[in-house]
Amino acid sequence: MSNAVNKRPFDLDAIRADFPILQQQVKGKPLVYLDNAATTQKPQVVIDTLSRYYSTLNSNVHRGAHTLADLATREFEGARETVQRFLNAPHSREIIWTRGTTEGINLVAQGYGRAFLRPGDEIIISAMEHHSNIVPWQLVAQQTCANLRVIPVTEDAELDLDAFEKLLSEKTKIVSLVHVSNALGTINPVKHVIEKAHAVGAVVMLDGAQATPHWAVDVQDLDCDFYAFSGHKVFGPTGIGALYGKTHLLEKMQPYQAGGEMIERVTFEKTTFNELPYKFEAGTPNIADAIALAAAIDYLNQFDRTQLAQQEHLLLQTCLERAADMPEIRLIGRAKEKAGVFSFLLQGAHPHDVGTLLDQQGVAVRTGHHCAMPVMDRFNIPGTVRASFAFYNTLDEVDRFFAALEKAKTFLL
Ligand code: 7TS
Repeated sequence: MSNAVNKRPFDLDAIRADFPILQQQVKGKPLVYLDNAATTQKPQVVIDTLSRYYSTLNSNVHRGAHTLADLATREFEGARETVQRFLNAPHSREIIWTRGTTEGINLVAQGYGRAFLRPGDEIIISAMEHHSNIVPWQLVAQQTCANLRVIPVTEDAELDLDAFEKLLSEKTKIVSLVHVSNALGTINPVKHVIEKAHAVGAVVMLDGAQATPHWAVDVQDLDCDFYAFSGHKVFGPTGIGALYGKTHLLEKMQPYQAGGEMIERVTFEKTTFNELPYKFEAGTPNIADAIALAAAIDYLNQFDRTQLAQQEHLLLQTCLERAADMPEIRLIGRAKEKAGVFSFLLQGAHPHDVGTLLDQQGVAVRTGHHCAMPVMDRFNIPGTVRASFAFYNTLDEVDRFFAALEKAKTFLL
């Protein structure tokens, strides 16, 4: 999809200049922001889009009342089409605005799972899920008397595919899997999983929170049934995200929330629902953030995204090489296919202490269980220190991160 012709060159200084927050000092040191899996920073164009929306366009959408309402509606629906192209979805009606990945998964769990799961049916997830791809399925399993099955994770932090195949049966109705693990960086072989799941008649939901920031996802090529992602992890605002779903599934699903916008006709006896995608968008939507998310996607699309991914790969490889020379580092997540997540323990030191000492030196990482407690249980650890990369990170920042780590070591070990 990305085509190197007519793309903006990969010039790291120019790219960094687009992100005002990266110019900051923290604790008197230039900020080294390595917490991109938690949230990514925003280019100026996203910030400006929010300001432009509220300064010149702000109106409620789909009400056709006046000029501004028409303009806002046009931009809002144009943003939906931008997301459609971002995921290569066949139709814009298959893109539902959400607050983020979490809401997308809950929408499918309640709108599809609750409507169609029967007692004894099975939902398969994996042992490397974020809590947002565990708890919604536990809830719907309780509500429907369905059972949750879990694909184990190997010592190398990969899915145990043999075990997955053994779990599959005619009872399997839903497989919900993380595309890229936030705690381990593992890139899962989702196409293979989808093929196997479809062969037993199950639908497949993918949690794309950590895949969409790194490469161009193509839902038609994957043939997944549902795909959720978060705007704030793809350089857009918080509070907005999208869910892709195949039309024939969305058509038969129950609305997730009810209220204005999602109805066709309401009487006290009976309500009929609006057409897709509005059936799933009760209430006034997050108009400004949807439009600014489209600006973030347009920003990414200026580049050949494979070049952005190469930069992240270079940073990860450099970390892995540096770590190999430090016997105190225990790497968590040795999958062969890995995104820009470097999760580790400094032997003998608690991850929070390492994080605090890094923060004092201007290096922002995340520490703890990363909302994936079962992953920590799998490796019998309390948590990890996680450095996660975006394309705007530099080799110099990796150097400063390791220098800060060396200094932390002198305090802690
Ligand atoms: N799934 C994965 C794989 C994630 O990494 C996250 C957020 C979510 C779902 C939830 O996304 P949300 O936007 O709906 O909150 N992950 C992280 C993280 O790794 N650190 O902070 C948030």
